Amino acid sequence: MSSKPAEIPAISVELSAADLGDERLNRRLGLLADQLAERSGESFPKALDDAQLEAAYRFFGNDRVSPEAILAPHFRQSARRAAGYERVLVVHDTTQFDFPGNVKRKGLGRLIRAAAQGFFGHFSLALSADGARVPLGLLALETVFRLVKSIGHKNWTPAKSRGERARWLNCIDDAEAVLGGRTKAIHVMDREADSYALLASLVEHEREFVVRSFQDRVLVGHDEDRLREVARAARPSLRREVPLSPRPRIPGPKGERHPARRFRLAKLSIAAAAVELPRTSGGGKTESDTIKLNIIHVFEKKPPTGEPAVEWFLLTNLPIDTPEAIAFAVDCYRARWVIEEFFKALKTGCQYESRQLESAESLLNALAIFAPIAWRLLLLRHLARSDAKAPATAALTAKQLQVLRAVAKKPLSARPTTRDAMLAIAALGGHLKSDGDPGWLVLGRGMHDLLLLELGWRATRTPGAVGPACHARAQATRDRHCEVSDHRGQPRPASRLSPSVVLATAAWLSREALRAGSASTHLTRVAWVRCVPGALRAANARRPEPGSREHSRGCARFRAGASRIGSPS
Ligand SMILES: [Mn+2]
Repeated sequence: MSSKPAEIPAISVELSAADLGDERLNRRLGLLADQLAERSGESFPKALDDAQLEAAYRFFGNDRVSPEAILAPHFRQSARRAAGYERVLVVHDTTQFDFPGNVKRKGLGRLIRAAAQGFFGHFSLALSADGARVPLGLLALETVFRLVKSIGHKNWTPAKSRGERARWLNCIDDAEAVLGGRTKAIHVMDREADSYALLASLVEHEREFVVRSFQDRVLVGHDEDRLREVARAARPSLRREVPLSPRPRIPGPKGERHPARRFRLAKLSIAAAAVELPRTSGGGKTESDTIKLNIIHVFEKKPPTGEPAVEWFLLTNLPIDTPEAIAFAVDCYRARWVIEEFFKALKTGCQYESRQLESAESLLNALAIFAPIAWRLLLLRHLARSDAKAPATAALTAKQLQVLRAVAKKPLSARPTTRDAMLAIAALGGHLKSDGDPGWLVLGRGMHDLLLLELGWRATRTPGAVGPACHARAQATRDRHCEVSDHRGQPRPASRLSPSVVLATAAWLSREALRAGSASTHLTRVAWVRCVPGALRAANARRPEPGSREHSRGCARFRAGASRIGSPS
């Protein structure tokens, strides 16, 4: 299968074909998109100067600006990138955007939590199907606003869902339309998409799919056995060891479906069988009476004590005639986690839910810009992760690298890689090589030290003024605040956080963002260094109050840093 070298376009280039019906608006879009991409994690007032800020608010609120017009060129570019591959995965999923605060914003709808306001975004993300899972971009987006009285969970029926379910098929159609038959798509969806109407439509249009099964369905040709029994009775045709990422405890019904777990290598058995499903009452009248497809049963025979066993049932029309074919279908489904990472890039990396915009229209226009920015973050991280040999300059500034070289416990090579730099930073934080790969804490500590040492280095540029230079910096930056979210995702003013907490929070957030599906932990750490520059900047900007214990400790560190480095030329 072909694989094209990944390109990272500037967002203004990605969106350059957008037509908002006015040349000045088109130009404004490009400028604004690049400004926001550059500082995606910061609030509008911090990312933009006063004139830019006013222009941005005017742009988002402009009647001629629409999310469809902004996104159309991105969808086309994604399809163009996809055309470089024989087959792509199109992962579809929905996320909830919750805009906190007491101010009622115009046009927002209800969410799962009663008091919340916001909307749902349903996205279709293209990935290469060659195993590398290169994020190729979005192909479709549909938003859902629940504007009328909520349907109680108990009273919910497909008929009462007000057509929300249609988003799955709408976006499949949109994605296929923009792909234009130039590349074959395999649609990947979670349990929410398990409906007869959807499966029948996919089968009828000969569209390939892997959907996680939700309902234990009745089968044609089986009087008593349902889908799961038949799948469980199939003989396993392959076994595989799969790393399972750790998962924190999630409160509520979602947490019951996804219990907390520790990292483990699970030994999975995989079996497959052909089945025929009869039309269910929920299925529309237009679909055929039965559909033929395959069920794949993925299960863990012997989970560790206390851990629930892994068990998935996957519905697919991909072939299951060889162990390789079955493994391919399972891998298609395993790629689904990438869209969860995309949601995190949008929410954590772009702080989309913290955006202070007053109306649904403005928020949707902002979403149309941040969605491609979030895809770009995903792509950047993908490259950092897939290329451990990337030069360290990709992760650190030249100055930081110079400081690191001066203080590294072991000499750095002439052209260090991101991994070399990471190990040197971890060593600063007290990591011993015999301990294996460094953990988050030790790496966070090392990065903290490196930033302080960098300040010390700068201080020595003003001869004899280490102390005053530190004070001056503390004064100048004291009133700046940075945005950090706590463990519930609520923004926290940094005035209430020490720099080390800012860093630890950044590390925690990015670890969360990088957690799922990562087999190679050291590479995710490299990605951390590379992909949260906003958080690092924030940590840099915030220094302790002069006179505080933290500050005097910091100053001792500055001086130590300065003396260790000496007087750089
Ligand atoms: Mn979902």
